[in-house]
Amino acid sequence: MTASEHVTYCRICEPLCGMVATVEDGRVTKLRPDKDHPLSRGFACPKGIAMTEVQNDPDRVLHPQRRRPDGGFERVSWDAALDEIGERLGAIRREHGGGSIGWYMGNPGAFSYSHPLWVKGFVDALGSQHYYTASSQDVSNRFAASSLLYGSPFLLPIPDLERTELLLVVGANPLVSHGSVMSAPRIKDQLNAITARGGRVVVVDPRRSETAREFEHLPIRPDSDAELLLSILQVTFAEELEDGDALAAADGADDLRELVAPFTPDATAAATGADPGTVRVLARDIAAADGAAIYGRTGSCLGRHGTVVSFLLDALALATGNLDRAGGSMFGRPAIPFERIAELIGAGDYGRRRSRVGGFPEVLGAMPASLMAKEITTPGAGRMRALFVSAGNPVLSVPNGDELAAAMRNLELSVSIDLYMSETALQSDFVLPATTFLEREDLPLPFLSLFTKPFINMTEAVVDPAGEARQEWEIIEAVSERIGIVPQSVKLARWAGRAGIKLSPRTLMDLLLRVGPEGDRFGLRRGGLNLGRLADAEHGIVLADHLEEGVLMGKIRHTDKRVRLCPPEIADEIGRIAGADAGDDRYPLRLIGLRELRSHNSWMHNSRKLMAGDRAHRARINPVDAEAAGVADGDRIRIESAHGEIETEAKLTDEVVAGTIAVPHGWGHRGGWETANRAGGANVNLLMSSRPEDLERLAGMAHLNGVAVRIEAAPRPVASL
Ligand SMILES: Nc1nc2c(c(=O)[nH]1)N[C@H]1C(S)=C(S)[C@@H](COP(=O)(O)OP(=O)(O)OC[C@H]3O[C@@H](n4cnc5c(=O)[nH]c(N)nc54)[C@H](O)[C@@H]3O)O[C@H]1N2
Ligand SMILES: Nc1nc2c(c(=O)[nH]1)N[C@H]1C(S)=C(S)[C@@H](COP(=O)(O)OP(=O)(O)OC[C@H]3O[C@@H](n4cnc5c(=O)[nH]c(N)nc54)[C@H](O)[C@@H]3O)O[C@H]1N2
Ligand code: SF4
Ligand SMILES: [Mo]
Repeated sequence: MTASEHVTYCRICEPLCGMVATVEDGRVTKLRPDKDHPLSRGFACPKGIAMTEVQNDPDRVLHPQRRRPDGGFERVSWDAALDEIGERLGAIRREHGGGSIGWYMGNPGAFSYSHPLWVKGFVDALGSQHYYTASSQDVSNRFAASSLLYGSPFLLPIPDLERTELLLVVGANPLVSHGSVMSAPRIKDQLNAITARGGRVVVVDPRRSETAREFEHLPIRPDSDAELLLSILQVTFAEELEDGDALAAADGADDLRELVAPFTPDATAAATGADPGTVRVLARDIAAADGAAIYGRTGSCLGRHGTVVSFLLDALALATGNLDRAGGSMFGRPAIPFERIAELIGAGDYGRRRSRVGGFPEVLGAMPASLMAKEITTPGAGRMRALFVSAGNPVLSVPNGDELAAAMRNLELSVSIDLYMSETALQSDFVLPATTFLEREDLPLPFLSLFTKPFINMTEAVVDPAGEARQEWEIIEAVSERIGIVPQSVKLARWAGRAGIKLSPRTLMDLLLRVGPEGDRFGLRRGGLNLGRLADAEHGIVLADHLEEGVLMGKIRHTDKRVRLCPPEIADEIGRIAGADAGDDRYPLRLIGLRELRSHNSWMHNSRKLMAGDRAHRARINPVDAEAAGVADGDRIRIESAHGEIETEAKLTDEVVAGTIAVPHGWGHRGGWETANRAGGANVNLLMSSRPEDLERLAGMAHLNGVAVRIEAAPRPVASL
């Protein structure tokens, strides 16, 4: 037996922890944390370690599968699959145009350097606007807010963890999620270091989350973060705590001041549930801190006003002199300027095009995934007739997955590219086997600007693809070839492709790295980076001790180089908040989500290690609400919203504030994964609305947090005979 060790990195979530893989006879037999990774320094979480099981999972799809007329699947050769896909796709394109062909790329896609570029290239070459990603359930509002503030969706402030005195966390649970829209390995240590040096971490959350428990908790009613932030800003202005110079350099400060004026802490207390005195003190503390970082994530993104919330986080940072300064909310220092690439390929667009259904603005070139079902079923020009899904499981991750599953069966062609026969793959005509991240070379392209300590690394594939698995970009090339397109977004590259000059992801990255700020400029700059040199530094390269301050001005894309503090879109939305939420007596509770340490969205429930012990899908309910509904701990309950109902198990806990119920997403499996199917539970997104009028207006975000529901004891299931 030959065993070897390979340094690589985990690509399940955003810290991208360093890993060492043991390979025996061509198989990964073990993953352990890399002690020599300069940032993660020997840390990895249980999911990262459990990736060995996913890698070797007997339930993995390792060969192309084609749906049989009876609904089952049969193994076919790659050539047979690609030829048939090509033929059917070609026919659809001829009859209905390239604009009838769509693609949904899920979350793991963002962790590959090649996959997103080739998907975007494919839809652009077809001239289709049916491009969807997991972002409209996750982070589109952040990009939209940055577009409005800075004229660029990619200017994403990240907290300067190492120097901040006060970190305000609004709707994130980094002790479990390990941080998002920031790449910061060992996040728990980093947060503890803040308090160890006398600073504070304040966590705004309707649930006493793992992070809230460890630090200071400010409980809040679900989906009232906009009101809370408006009040903090109101106090900042009313008590003249603001940074006058910072505001003078921006555009619209006076309008913002006027806009927030009615939102006194007393006026918003009913909505937020926060004590007005506490809000005032918090505003003063933020203004007084020598470096306060204002950070928000999915908890505050997935309500009805996500774009406003993201906008206000930055507006507050700016108004208190904490934007683009040490210890505050800062901007990244990527060795490959992703934003330039994205602009080049038209992924930097906000609102240039509107969705056919609902008229929502595109964000990073993508439309709201919640609308996919209606884009398939709504007749008319541009109707979606073919759909590719790669690294995504929208049947579980978007609102009303049953509607999507049913709509998918109306497609003329559907193809899933996945590791598993997921709930979404099961609805497809073809399922094509993808490589895991251990089977591909990579570098963390979109995360380079999110490292709180500037960093870059790359990895080679650790093992050859299992079975017949292929990388997504290779599959896209093969499909494209059959329908005679070149899957590139840039016209020049398409033209070159037609002349036979094909660009591989590796060549492209080498090129971008070499012309980037750290690059070797093809030998003109000694000691500069190229892909080879990066590969030699197997644990990665720390590019600087800290992020740089005062960089924003140079990056703003508005022509006047000023931050816009009162764009009309935001003023409009804030106007709508003022009169919002009459409530509905039939649905007295507010449902929110949560993440668990040993789940990862919908795709790690097949690991026996992660599912060991007392794991089950459970709704966290405050004892007061449980009693009112006649529900005891461990009971089965029915949760009902205006849009659907599910059944799951109740867990009574006062960690959720009364009136709130917290239910994890990504459960309720019925795919080709045995362990996951056995885990039971329900798909919480069956309670969510996919109606255009229920989506957040500025970014088309799904409304997944703060959804009105009611609960009741479910009748016991009848024992099967
Ligand atoms: N273990 C694990 N880690 C993950 C993932 C996973 O599934 N499992 N998923 C990864 C992905 S894709 C992402 S995007 C990131 C997300 O990273 P985070 O945003 O940190 O995700 P969560 O852990 O869900 O934390 C959200 C918090 O918001 C709170 N919350 C809910 N509603 C509201 C509200 O209305 N207002 C406020 N203020 N808070 C609210 C919830 O109680 C919860 O504590 O995590 C990543 N990391
Ligand atoms: N109610 C509620 N719903 C939510 C959320 C919430 O907080 N609450 N969070 C949302 C968020 S933040 C996100 S990011 C989305 C996630 O939504 P999706 O991205 O649609 O779904 P995932 O569950 O991440 O499924 C990923 C799929 O990719 C496959 N996969 C894993 N690695 C690879 C790979 O390298 N290549 C390929 N081709 N396939 C791979 C997995 O087997 C799995 O089937 O869910 C969203 N849904
Ligand atoms: S926190 Fe866990 S899952 Fe995320 S990158 Fe690190 S090891 Fe992987
Ligand atoms: Mo996400």
